[in-house]
Amino acid sequence: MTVYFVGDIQGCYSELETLLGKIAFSENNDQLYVAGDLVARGPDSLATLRLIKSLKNSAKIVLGNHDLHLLSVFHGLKKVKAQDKLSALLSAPDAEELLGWLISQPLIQKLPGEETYMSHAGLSPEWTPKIALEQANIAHKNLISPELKYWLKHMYGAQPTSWKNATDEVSRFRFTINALTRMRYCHSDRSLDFKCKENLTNAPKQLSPWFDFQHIDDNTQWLFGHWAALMGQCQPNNIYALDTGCVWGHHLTILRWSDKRLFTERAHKIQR
Ligand SMILES: [Mn+2]
Repeated sequence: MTVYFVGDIQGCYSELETLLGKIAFSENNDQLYVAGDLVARGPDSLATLRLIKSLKNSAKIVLGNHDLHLLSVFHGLKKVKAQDKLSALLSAPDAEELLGWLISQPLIQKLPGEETYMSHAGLSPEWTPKIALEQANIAHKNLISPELKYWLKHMYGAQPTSWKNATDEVSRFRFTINALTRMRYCHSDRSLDFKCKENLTNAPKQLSPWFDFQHIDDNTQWLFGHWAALMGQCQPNNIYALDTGCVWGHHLTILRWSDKRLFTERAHKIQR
């Protein structure tokens, strides 16, 4: 079995299909870990969801902020963002089935038998992997419960930015969603910033990327997407950035885990 990781697909179905062909992906023998944000601004979110869902157990997905927003739209809590191309998906005959499958996906995936984890945005500097997994499991249980709409409604907002201020169930849920799906930069007190999306050169001096604060040990690996401006570059070397901005005209990246080889597909010239 070969394990692969893919960064943010964002509806870039054509590039994904080409890349799976390049690596001769076999749904019987291989596994594809998908770093979240399967949908939104790319040309074909519907085909992307259908393809990943069809891979069944050979696809291991985490939810991203765009996936969660789509679920809020589907449940009537939010409007589609102007730039998102989601109308074909939302009006598809299998929309309910696809989005029921999507909501049942976790916020963190851990590779069996090794200390390797994946979430959409990363690991809060205030958390160990153990705390992150515990909180991700609690949030996941809320999202698959009959109170799904209550939790989606309370998911929005930037507070608390610090785990130590997450003192009740709702604020712990919101912090968990924000840390695992929206985080990029942190302040010097390790609290989360949600405004800056710049690359490391252009960021304000008072902000540092979350992984600058992380002290996971050398035997632990963390993989994440969400941050296209990094273009796959980050330190330290047991942290892996997977989003290489295919939807922004750059490329889609698949990482083969056994030898860390990267496979890339340049964004296809499709009307976006
Ligand atoms: Mn994202």
